[in-house]
Amino acid sequence: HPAWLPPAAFRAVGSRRALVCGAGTLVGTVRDELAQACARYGGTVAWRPGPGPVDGTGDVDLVLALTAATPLPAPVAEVAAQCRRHHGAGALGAEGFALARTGDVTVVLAEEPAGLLHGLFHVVRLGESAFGAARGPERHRPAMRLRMLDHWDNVDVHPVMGQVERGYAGGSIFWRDGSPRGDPARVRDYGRLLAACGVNAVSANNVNVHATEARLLTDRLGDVAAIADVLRPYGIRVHLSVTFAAPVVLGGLPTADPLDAGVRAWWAATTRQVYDRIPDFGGYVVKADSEGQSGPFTYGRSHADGANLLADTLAPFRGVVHWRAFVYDHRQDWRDRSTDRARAAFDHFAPHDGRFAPNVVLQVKHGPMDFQAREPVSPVLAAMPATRLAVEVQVTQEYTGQQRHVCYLAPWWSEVLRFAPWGDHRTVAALAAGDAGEGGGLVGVSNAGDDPFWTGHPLAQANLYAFGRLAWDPRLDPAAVLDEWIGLTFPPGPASGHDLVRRTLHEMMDGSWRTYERYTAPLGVGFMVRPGHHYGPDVDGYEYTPWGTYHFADRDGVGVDRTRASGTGFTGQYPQPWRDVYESLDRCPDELLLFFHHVPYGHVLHDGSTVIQHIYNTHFAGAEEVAALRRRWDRLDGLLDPGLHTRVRERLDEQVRCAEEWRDQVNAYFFRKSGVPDARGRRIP
Ligand code: BDP
Repeated sequence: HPAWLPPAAFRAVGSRRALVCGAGTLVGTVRDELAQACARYGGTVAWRPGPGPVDGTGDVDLVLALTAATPLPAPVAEVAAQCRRHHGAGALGAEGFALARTGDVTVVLAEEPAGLLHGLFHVVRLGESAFGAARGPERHRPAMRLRMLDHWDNVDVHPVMGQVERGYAGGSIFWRDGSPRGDPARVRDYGRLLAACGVNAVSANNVNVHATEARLLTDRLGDVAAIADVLRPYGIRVHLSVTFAAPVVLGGLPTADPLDAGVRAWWAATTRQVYDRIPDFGGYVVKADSEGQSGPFTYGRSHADGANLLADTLAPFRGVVHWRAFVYDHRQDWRDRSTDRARAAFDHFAPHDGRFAPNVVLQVKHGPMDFQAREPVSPVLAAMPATRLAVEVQVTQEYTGQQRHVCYLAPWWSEVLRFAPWGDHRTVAALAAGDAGEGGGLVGVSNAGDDPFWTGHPLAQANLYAFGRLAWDPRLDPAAVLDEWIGLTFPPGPASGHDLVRRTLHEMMDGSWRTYERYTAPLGVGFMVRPGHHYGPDVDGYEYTPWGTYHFADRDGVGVDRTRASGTGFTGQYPQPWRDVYESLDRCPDELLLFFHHVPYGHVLHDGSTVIQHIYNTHFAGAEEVAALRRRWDRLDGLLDPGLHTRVRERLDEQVRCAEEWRDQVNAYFFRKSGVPDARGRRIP
């Protein structure tokens, strides 16, 4: 399934007379993309790989050129001169491009081949409007240099987690039953989709590294190189999740102590071999001392010691180590409120700010807990000014409906990226971007698999697309990104009903994350999911287990007291103004009330309703909104590919069922605990 690159998305470029100037693998990709589109839509494409005579450009209407491809055709030279005047030389960077429409020619100019490829896909996105009125030159550059998807794919089928941990889209694109899947065409198509939304890096295996996955670093490196070869023409680098215990489990050493000379030598030699085989290898991803993975704590060393060991071996090759900050004790004592999982990442990492090597990227989950539908922004992001930080989001919908529910997540990510930890102009997006784009960037846990629609739920493709687009430009409006995705994925056809498709998808998806939030765990308290697989409601599922995910509901009230005054003190990890805002029962935003405070059921929210009545209202409303989604989808019957329509309809049936289950369980639970009836007398089972 071509997702957001169906042939018809190329109609505008494919009907043009195009000229491509420049050489290199990615320029070849640009040319091939155009050639394919032109073959379908009647255009032509000429290629001038090196310096050579410039024929008049009177007979072309689209030029894509590298600045180095001199002499440049006249309109391109003009755009180049304008860019230099406005922005100076080197202004487009490794992946940026300039776009202009001068006279009758649309010009894309880039300093590096990757920029040309991104420019081509931008023109595809614009469609006919790229060939209309005069424009530009506009300069387009990614806000973040690292825009990476982590695959939680296992090489071996894991007895509990299956082929893809938290995967809801079938099997892995890369692996099957312990071996490479052997489907390079599929991997190539995936790379193409990713490049078209701006992603430039992929980590090819699970962060939980089991025995077989560990060997990808050494004797099975060839499997990784094969993936890198297929993704390279789309400008996507491959990274690898490694186990910190590798020197022991692969190298046969007695220790993996990061300060041990033998260990350091082993990593240096191993990394050198990786680069011998994959010269543009991106680097390592590490989950250490977390949920059973080994790490530097075993040897009494810090996470800075551990991360820097790997960073040193990667530095000569300009590789990076993505070191995850998701470190906490998953064997907590649930009776002891002084331990608080939300505190863990800050407590572990903030004291080490400034101690990480420049090529360490500390990869921080966006919230302090674990990818819930609502959490505050992680305070770690504001606590480490001297560390390169990446923000990690979960594109795979583990806690947001598992790709059975419609839940467009870009509005949620956008809220996180726009959050201002100090209440001023500095946003989370700016922290991840760093100065001049040198920050750690945005990382997403991929939601794609070998499913014919790539993502299980066909509408979940929009999350993958939006992830890439927001990493490229976090200021984009999520509704506008959705609109792009709709336009590309369901391009207007001759007899299309396209307006109805567009309108209906917006009605269904724009607010779907908030709908999901309404019928699941209330007011930011999180979890309440079935243990293990995390799908569907189980209010007390994790309440008396050691995972640290509690709501503390009793007959009088609900919520986690994370204040300094009487609770875990977590609010103290925030800078002002949030430290005081979250601490204050009056000022704490309603949507996070139960994350920060334990309150009686009669506590009155800013909107005037009590907590208990809010729980009832939102759960009835959420389930009703899902029923409306289901009805809206029926309007599109006959307008879309029948297989896709049916797939979404089946998933909507399940979402209706599951939302009602959530509504009934949550409402019944709190009615029984509190004894307070619904003021509107609705049926609570
Ligand atoms: C949790 C998932 C678990 C992952 C973990 C992680 O349930 O499968 O291994 O995150 O991020 O949300 O490492």
